[in-house]
Amino acid sequence: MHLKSISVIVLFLALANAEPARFDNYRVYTISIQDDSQLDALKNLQTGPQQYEFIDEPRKSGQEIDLIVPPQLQDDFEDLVTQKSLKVELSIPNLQNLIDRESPRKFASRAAEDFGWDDYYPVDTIYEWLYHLESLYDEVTVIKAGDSFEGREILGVNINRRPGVNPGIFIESNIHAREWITSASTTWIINKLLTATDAEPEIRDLADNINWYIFPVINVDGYQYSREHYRLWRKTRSDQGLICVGVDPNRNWASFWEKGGIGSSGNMCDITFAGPEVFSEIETRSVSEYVLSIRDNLNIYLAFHSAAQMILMPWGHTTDLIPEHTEHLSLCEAAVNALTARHGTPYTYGPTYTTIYPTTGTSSDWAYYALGIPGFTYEFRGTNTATGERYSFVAPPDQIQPNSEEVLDSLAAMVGRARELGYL
Ligand code: 0X9
Ligand code: ZN
Repeated sequence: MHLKSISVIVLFLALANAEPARFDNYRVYTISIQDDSQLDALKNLQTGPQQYEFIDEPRKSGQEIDLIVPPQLQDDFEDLVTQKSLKVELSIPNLQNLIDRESPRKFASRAAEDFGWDDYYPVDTIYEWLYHLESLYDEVTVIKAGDSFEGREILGVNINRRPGVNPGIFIESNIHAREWITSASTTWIINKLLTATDAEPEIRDLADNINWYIFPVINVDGYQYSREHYRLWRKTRSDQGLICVGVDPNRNWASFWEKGGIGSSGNMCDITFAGPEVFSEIETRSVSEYVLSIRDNLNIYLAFHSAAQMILMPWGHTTDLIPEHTEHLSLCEAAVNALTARHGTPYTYGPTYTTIYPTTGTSSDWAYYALGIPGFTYEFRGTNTATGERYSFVAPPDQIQPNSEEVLDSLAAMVGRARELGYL
């Protein structure tokens, strides 16, 4: 039989199998794209399961991207590196080792009273814990933004100790399925807000004086798929054509939405597919409608991603600066300084287009565009600050706490600066 048909069958069996796909000896390389010929060569790589897989899609020269190389393509990759004089660094020597370290209790589910941060939990366990909080704390209400394509609920919490008085901050997390540290850190932050004592005045202040709307997992279907079948899954789980699944939920919002072009892909199979139309995904549509329904209460919108260690602000689709550039940049600056002060984790910040890469149809740009409020995207740590070990989005659970601590410190600083500037 032809080699290609064999690999298609193997792939089919692998996907039909209940066991999660394995990534033994898959390597992750960080590549600095230096010119257009390198860019074109990378764009032309065949991608997909058992093939090359981009963690970041190559969009422009000057960009740094992570590429996953399966063992059977290692020689092919080395030829490409020589041929194109690619500047590469081996970031992750064996992806499966990281995946094994990530889930010590292997897809644990736990009673809500024992919920913790030394593992990553299924969405149902996270939801039981949210309801548990509602039963414990008067200021907590479980809120629902809608249902997912596969019929799961998209749940969050509203934490408000002074209803009708506090200014509001919206937190959207884990819209990209594989970025698990975002939801784990979000639940850590929820817990810290609720349990902070007088000995932690900055956190107490956040808990007492902000009206929080926090959704730990927006992309519930994708998150579960990433846990149960394919760790690298990023998109939603809607059907696209006959063979492709999912839309990039952070390219699907009504903010300079474009199918293809500089900031997204028009190809259904790509990881940055913008969708057949704007808000084609029930998840982005319902979360955006929910946000609009509470818009009068909202002063700042935050989207939590991993793992580029950045805070990003508008715009993603152009290098033009927003009129409030200086003010919003100073919110980023205050947040990053406080974040780095905690554990030394280096972050960069600035407008999306120039700081990470061009994007269209993202949620935080939409919040700024549609609501007129500051909208930021956090890219959490992808490297262990203490050891320098790189994880990308496959971070061992011991990263959850330090990541959450530095992010919460940054939120306190951002809130402080936002008050000075009159945003809160
Ligand atoms: O590509 C993305 O959607 C984000 N990076 S990630 O590696 N987490 O996928 C960055 C998006 C930043 N763009 C805006 N929020 N405007
Ligand atoms: Zn992301």
